[in-house]
Order: sequence, then structure tokens, then C-alpha cells
Amino acid sequence: VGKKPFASIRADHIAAHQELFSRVKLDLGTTAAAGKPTDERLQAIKDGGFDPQFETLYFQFGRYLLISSSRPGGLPANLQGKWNQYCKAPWNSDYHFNINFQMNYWPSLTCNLAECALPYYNYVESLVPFGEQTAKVHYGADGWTIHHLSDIYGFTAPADGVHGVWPMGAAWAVRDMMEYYRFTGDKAFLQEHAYPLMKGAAEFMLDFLIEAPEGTPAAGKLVTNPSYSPENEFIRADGSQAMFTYAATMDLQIIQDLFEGLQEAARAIDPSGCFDAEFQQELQATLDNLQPVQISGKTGRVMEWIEDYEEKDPHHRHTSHLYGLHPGNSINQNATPDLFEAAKKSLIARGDGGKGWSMAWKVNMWARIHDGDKAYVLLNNLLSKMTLKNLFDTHPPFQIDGNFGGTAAIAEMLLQSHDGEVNLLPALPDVWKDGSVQGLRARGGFEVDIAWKNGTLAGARIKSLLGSPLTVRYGDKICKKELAKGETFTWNGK
Ligand code: FUC
Repeated sequence: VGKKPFASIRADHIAAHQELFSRVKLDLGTTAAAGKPTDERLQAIKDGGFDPQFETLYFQFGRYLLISSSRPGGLPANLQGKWNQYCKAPWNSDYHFNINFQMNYWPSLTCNLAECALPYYNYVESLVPFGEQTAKVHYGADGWTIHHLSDIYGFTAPADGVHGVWPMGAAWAVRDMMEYYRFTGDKAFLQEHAYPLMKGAAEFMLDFLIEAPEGTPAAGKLVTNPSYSPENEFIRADGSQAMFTYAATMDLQIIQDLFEGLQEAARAIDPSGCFDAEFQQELQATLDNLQPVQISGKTGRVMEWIEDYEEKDPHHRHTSHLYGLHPGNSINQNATPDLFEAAKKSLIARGDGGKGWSMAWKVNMWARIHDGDKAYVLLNNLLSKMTLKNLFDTHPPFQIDGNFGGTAAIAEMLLQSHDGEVNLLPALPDVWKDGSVQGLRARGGFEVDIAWKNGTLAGARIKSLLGSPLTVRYGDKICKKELAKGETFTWNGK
């Protein structure tokens, strides 16, 4: 201690940082504005200027923030990352599980920083014994649960008034551990951490779900109750306003996502289908009887609640009922085209505004809709309306989730892999005419470099890290390849 000279501390620091940071390179083009100070550039963007290198900077800044605030062995990034400046911080600088905390980790896997996500998973795992007590005490249920916020002292009970009555936090967080497996193929992690945590969260849901009684629109179906759609309210037929109902759409999507993730996990652990067979059967029986997500006959949108209520705030910042579009995958073009169209209508109705994190979420959602120009409108709004001079996202005040959500969204515009395919440039906006990206990661264990010219794929280089079969898509062109571990495939999309 105290013996290491400054120069070598600095050199070690730079080497450790660069090892992570230099994995991904992005070039969206540049203009003369790139030579100016960032505050002037941000002002120019607010004034309507186009500065694609600033978008690259914002993307890489998000990666930098994650590298700097979330490293193995430490705590995960909270609402301010680790840069809270207040004695009494907004929302106590805590972990909010109804979007914000999960959003912090959206860039980790696609942007080649998987190890930076480990503090997130470890922390969630540390909440299990507390979440088991909460499940027992509040619901008489098995398994474990987290409500909409937590802290580093094991808090899992409902808090903060009505917003806290939302026992879906654990189910949402642990599905991200399945994502870690999809990207890294880490079987030990799957068996020792992801599967047991997901199973415990599912056991809670199995107890929490009840059959809707006769005379209700969902009679005979399994529903959650009490239930609400974070943090929106609805208007009843008699004009009164309420927040609570049963089987809010987001609950159903989170449960489907968790259960299907567990099914996929069991198949990965033992392809013969014998692993944890009895529990797996219970999951399937529950899925078969789960209340399905509905489309409104009036508006054609995804219904946010079990009945076709009108939202109190049609532009509400949370887009909870579209969880299945992003970060989930139960709403997608191939398998559920009607819901996909309905989700688009819901997004249009929600508008292009919102808090910083809300805009970042919508950029990801528009990317999943494969509308690059619309995604870009929201990205531009995020930068011009919800970014502070030092590039921190603002709620307001400063809240870091929008930075991480924004970085993840830029990656999502260039590469997607949630649908069994490696999809190249799925949401490229017209303004990013020429560019390239190197080092993004895709599910199935692929590292992907892409270059494009005049808005068209010039070439892609896909390296297999796990030897799993590859299906790669560019627009309506598809190519299938068997690649050995370490093998690289180059494709020009033809
Ligand atoms: C959720 C959001 C708020 C805020 C808070 C920290 O409850 O609805 O806008 O971001 O988390």
C-alpha cells in the first residue's frame, strides 16, 4: 500500500478501462460540429443542428458510465449510477424495479460489457432471502418477490404508497439473467444462478395467480390481483379514476416471459426434456390458462388493462403494456403480427415526449418496430430535451437510466437478435447514411461488425464465440450457416 507510483497506477487503470472500452467502435459519420466543445454542440442540436459524431459520443459515453459504475465485486449502478451529489437524493438514489434499474443494464450485453452486468445479478441474488419473507408475510406465497423499489439493505416489501403494490420486480429482473445466458452461453451461471432465481420468482407467481371468477371478462383464466400498470391510472365508465385492477397487461407479459425463459433454460440444461420435469409441466399448464394480452376493439391498440379503459394520461411516461415488445419478445413481427401492429398504434398514441428514461425506452421500442426514422426522432428528443451539458440524462433532475437506455437503443437500431436471428441494421435511420460498428454482441454468442454505405449494408463480419447455428437477416434476405466456435462469416446481404 502506498508503494505503487502514480504513473503505474494510471497505466494500470488505463489498461483495465481500455480492455472493456475498446471492444466496441462506432462511426456514424461526422460534421464540422465535431470540433466544438460538447456544450456548444448540444446547444446546436437543440437548435436543430445535425451532429452524428455527437450521437456516437453519447453512445460511447453510456458504455463509459457503465464501465465506471458497475464492476464485478461492487454494487450495481443506482438511479444516479454512482454520481449522486445530494445528501437527500431524488428517490433516495435507490434501485427502482419497475423500469429504471433494469434499463441501467440494457447496454451491458449488446454493447460487449457482459461482466459489468454481474453486480446487477449478484445484487438481485442477495435479495432472495428477504424476498422469500416478503412473499410469505404479504401473500402467504412460496418463492420470492421484490416490489417496485429496493436498496442495499434487503428491502423487498411494498413502499411509497400505491406505487409499491407491485410484486413483479423479481420476475422482471431475473429474466435478464436468462439474457446473460443467451449472450454468453455460460451454463454454470445458468444452472447455479439464473435457473434457481427464475424458479423462485416463478413459484411466487404460481401462488399469486388466481382464477378469475364467473361474471368477469377473464372468467376461468389465471390472473394477477391486485394489479396495476406502472404508474398509470385509468378512467372507469362512470368517469371515476382508479389505478388498481386485476391482470394488468404488463403482469401477464412479465409472467409469460419468465415462464418461457424457464422452459428455454430447462431445455438448455437438458435437451432431453427431463430436467425439473414436474415443475416444467406446471409452468406449461399455467401458461395454457393464463389470461392472454388483448387488442382494443375501439382503438386497435394493445390494451393496457384487463378492460378497455381509457388512460388518465394518454402520454404517460411508462409504456408498461408494451413490455412484450421491449425488453420482452412476446410481441414480434413473425409470431404475433396483430399484436405487433397494435403495439405500433399504442406507441404512436403515447407520443414522442416523456422523461429522459421514457424517451430512451421508446427509442428501443421503435427500433423493435423496425422504424429507424421514428427511433431517431425520439433519440433526437432525448439528446435535445433530456440531456444535461455534461451529457448526463435528466428526469429532471439527473437520473442515469436514460443514458444507459439511449446507448442500448443505438445498438438496437443497428443490430437485433431477440427473434432467433441476427438482424443487421433493422432500424437504420435515413440520416445515418454511411457508417460502421464493430464489436456488438448478439444472442447465440456472436460478435458482429457491420458497415453500410448510402443506407445499405456494405458488409458484415460475424464471429461465432460459441459454435451455435447462425441465422442472419438483412431486410428480407436470410442466410443460415453452421459455424464452428471461433469461426468468422462475412456477408454482404445478398
Ligand atoms: C419511476 C418513474 C419515475 C422516476 C422513478 C425513479 O417510478 O415513474 O418517473 O423515474 O421511477
